[in-house]
Amino acid sequence: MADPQDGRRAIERPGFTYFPHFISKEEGAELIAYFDALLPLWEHRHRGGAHARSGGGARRLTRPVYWLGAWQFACLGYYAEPEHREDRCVRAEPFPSVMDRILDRLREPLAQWHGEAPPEAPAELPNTCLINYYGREVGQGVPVDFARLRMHRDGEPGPVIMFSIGQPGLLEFLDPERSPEPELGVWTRHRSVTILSGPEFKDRLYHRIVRVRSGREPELKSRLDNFEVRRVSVSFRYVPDALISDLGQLPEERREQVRGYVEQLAEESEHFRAQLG
Ligand SMILES: O=C(O)CCC(=O)C(=O)O
Repeated sequence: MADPQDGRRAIERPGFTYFPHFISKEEGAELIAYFDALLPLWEHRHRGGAHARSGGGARRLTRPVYWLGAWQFACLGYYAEPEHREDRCVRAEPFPSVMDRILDRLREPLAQWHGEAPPEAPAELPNTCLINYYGREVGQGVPVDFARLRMHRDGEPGPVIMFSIGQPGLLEFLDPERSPEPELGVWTRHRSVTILSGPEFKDRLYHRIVRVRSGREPELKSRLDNFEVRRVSVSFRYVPDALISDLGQLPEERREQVRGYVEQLAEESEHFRAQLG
């Protein structure tokens, strides 16, 4: 692959848009204060419930996360069109106003995409997002760097919008059936916004974060013990409202799989306390 793009300039291709500095300095500071105050979860892929706190032997995600709008617990399997849609999105807290304000300015670029919208695509802006905390675990022997995200595609319909806050993260796109070499790499920088849409960037290419640079500014804090954060990304998606369930609406087995996580969230969150009730 050619060298990755350094992320200082805008990139516009069919299905891929990158806007450096789309988020203002003030909005960036507001987002940082919001991320600092959240307590993200280290989820495990295969088992929740009582095992969630201790680890229980299941594989932990590569980074702690927090979902807004609808929480997709890894152990339930993520939402993916067309067949994995039911009983996997648990109603979560709304977006903070700073996110709504930034998303509102993206209406125009998103409207272009709607020209080719499939029938089930979002009519408006996304209604859920995943907040990813990238950093390293310290204080337990040799520090372990978790500043990466495995190759994947997002299965929700419509565009995915990503905010990048903190140190630059190298976002790569590849089609492993064609080549192990990435077809595009971009250093997503502090306050940038990236939009993926359409058959090329949503359906054919996988994406991943391979590394995150180190640096002091801006300073990000973590409420997790022994975890130093240096980048936070937010990926916004749309899931049909009818498929977002309250905890009590999930089938019993699935509810029990995630109960341990919801109890953890409820220690901090009024919303999740109500979900348990
Ligand atoms: O951290 C990033 O910029 C990418 C996030 C991502 O791919 C995801 O949340 O699905």
